[in-house]
Amino acid sequence: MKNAEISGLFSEMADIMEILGEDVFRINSYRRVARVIGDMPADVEEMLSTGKLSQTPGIGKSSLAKIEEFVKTGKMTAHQELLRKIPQTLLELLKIPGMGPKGVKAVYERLKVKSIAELKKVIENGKLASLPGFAEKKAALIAKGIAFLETSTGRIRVDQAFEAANIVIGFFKVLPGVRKIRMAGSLRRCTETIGDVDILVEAGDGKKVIDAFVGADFVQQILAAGDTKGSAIIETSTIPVHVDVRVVPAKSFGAALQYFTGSKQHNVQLREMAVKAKLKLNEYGLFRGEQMAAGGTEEQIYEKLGLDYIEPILREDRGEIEAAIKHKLPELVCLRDINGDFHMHTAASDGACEIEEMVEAARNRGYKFICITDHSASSAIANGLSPRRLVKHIERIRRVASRFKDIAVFAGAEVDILADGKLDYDNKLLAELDFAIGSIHSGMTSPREKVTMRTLKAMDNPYLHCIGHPTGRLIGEREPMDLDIAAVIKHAAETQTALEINASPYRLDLKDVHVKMAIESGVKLVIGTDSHNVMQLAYMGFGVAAAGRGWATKDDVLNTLPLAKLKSWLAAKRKK
Ligand code: DGT
Ligand code: CA
Ligand code: CA
Ligand code: ZN
Repeated sequence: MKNAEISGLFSEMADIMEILGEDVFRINSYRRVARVIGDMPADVEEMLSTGKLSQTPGIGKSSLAKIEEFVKTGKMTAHQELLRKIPQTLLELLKIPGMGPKGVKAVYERLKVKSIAELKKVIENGKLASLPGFAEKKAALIAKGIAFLETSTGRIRVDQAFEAANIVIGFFKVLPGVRKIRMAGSLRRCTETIGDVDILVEAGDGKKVIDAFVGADFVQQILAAGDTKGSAIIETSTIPVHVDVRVVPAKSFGAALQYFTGSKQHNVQLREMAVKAKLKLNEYGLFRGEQMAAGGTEEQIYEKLGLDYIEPILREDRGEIEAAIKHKLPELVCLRDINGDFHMHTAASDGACEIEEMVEAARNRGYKFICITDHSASSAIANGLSPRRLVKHIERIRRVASRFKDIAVFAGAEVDILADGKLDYDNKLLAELDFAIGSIHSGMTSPREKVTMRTLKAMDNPYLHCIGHPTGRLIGEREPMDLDIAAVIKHAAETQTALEINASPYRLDLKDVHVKMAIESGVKLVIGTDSHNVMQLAYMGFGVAAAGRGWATKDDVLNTLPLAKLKSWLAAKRKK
């Protein structure tokens, strides 16, 4: 179907004409054509050939001729002529959330801005904010819109997605008529990046809920608003986020939640199973003929398909369905199992808080232990500790630790793995520590052999307990090192070195599929939040989800050990 393409051409023509300040009447009629064709369920080409298109309200003679030209030749002369009247780069500006044709016209005419790069300049030098209609707040909004566009893949970090979801959920919680609210999509599955946020609402009057949603003050741009579905770009503290809201009735809520949680591949497998059992599965329910077999809850759906309930974080078509048939799904590690955190920084290196503050915050989370792991000397930009400073720091940690009876505070360090694979502190000093993480923070673009050799060699040091953020990736910012992950896992098993799941939403490193490989080789995992302030201790949830996505059970994760057992593991590691 060419509907979307043709609709797009008309709306682009309307945009260009608006930027050029052309006739409002024609602009509106083009917008109308775009909308009519975009919403049309039938194939526009077929409508044209049967003559029905000429009778469709909103499609005038001249529009009809343009559509006919496009269908026949693949070109639309009017569109091409309009394109020639403006700099090509101007159209990019329209993609910025918060920037419409009027805004583009204003910055083009009055500030000579022709591209995103030029727009960024006038935001920085304050010229945009001095333009009528572009007060400080609006300029800031557009800056966020640009940041949104520039997040390389258009996908956002999971913490950003959760913030957006919580804004919308908070709104629905107090909206009359809303009975149930759930996250769905990739956010519910806790994938490492999120395309858009999906929220499901149970309510009687869908239109009322959608109208309220798109009218909310956090909405920056409405993308669609129907009777049961609304899409909008909403404002958060970092970037604009695309949120889809769907309203469903109680009897289909479970089916819709299952369907819109995905993943698509998981759903395809489930649907095939249903077909084989002479059933039909869709977002309204599980049906045998006309009869509904399940739909109210997800549990019913999995049960009627002959499957054990599959946790959302496992729904990736990675063997979970076979395991559910055979009752062999793992009992996943969960946040309640976590007794402590292995990775955090204090003001001694590049953290924002004092040791005491970190301990208090961890205690409030109900932890039984934490490891203070500041940077070592060669991480100079992170204010890494020289051997002499580390000695003092260890003393300070021990003093603080002695004041807390109900939580153990271990003196640790995040020690740089140097270019030759040696550690940044000598073994005598490492022996003073309760816990040592080895991390690569430099030379990450070196060839595969080099970065792999450094990691393997570090594991040969008996004083090292764990490899921190093993691949070094920064989501959306830096590619992982070209590490031979299979070799690293094999050697971790041989040396009984733990591998970290760095829970920071910027890292999530190891990632889910590598977690699964590690577990299958019998490697133990350490979840560390890499907190640089007390708030970030909450990243633990992301780390636990990454572990679960890699099928980790309680036994695979050292954070779940009772204190006595953890102490013996830490000591035993050094005797190997
Ligand atoms: P994202 O937003 O790219 O991070 O990933 P998802 O998984 O949230 O994808 P999204 O938002 O496009 O759709 C939400 C869920 O809806 C998806 O996980 C499964 C379901 N879904 C969407 N389109 C289809 C489809 O064509 N077939 C099936 N079986 N399910 C679909
Ligand atoms: Ca989504
Ligand atoms: Ca979506
Ligand atoms: Zn680090």
